[in-house]
Amino acid sequence: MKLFSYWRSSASWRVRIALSWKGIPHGTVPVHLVRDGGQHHSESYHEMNPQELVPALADDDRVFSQSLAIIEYLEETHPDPPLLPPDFHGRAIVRSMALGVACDIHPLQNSRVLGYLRGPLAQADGPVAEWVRHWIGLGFRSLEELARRYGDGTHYLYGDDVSMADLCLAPQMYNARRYHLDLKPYPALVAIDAHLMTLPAFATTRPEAQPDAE
Ligand SMILES: N[C@@H](CCC(=O)N[C@@H](CS)C(=O)NCC(=O)O)C(=O)O
Repeated sequence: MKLFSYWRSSASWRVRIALSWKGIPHGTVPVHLVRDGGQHHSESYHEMNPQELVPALADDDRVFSQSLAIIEYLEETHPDPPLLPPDFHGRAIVRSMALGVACDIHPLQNSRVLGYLRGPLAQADGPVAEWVRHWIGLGFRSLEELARRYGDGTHYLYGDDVSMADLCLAPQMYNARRYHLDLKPYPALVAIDAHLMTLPAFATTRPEAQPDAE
């Protein structure tokens, strides 16, 4: 397997954690999102992934995009250790937490979205950062409540083991800190993130530990 990844990409980090958690051997190909006008817009990358976003995963002569689809693929092909609970109710809740981050928070702070705010919409860095904090905060409010409802509020978002939801939380917390979001209103998320970062699958895959980190 080959993962196309950018060190600071939170969607790539989700997949890096999944590969590490499951102990799946793979190579990593760095795709620089800024250099050369964005290597994800190159002809060769477009050919592989017409969505022109990272991550992408190549396996068995096929290329998959979208981090959660990739993680579901890894879950099906390498079920142990699992990233989804054994019961269908639990799986639906974990997926809804993961999607809450991946669909409702993260896309609003993606670099192409912020680039559009800064460029065509002529917004300054201050309002753009405020935009990011607003949307992360809104998403975190509900995630904090769900974390208390479905987990112990200190170790994992759901139940008593790592799940796909946690793979989305840690990178999102990293982004929240990058944009100086006040995390005091989210003590459960802070505690869970601190615990997750003690686990090798999370710590060794963090942005700064990547070979392409700047
Ligand atoms: N929904 C996609 C999001 C992928 C995504 O937005 N990736 C970002 C990096 S985290 C990217 O490639 N951005 C490039 C750009 O905005 O031009 C997923 O989960 O894989």
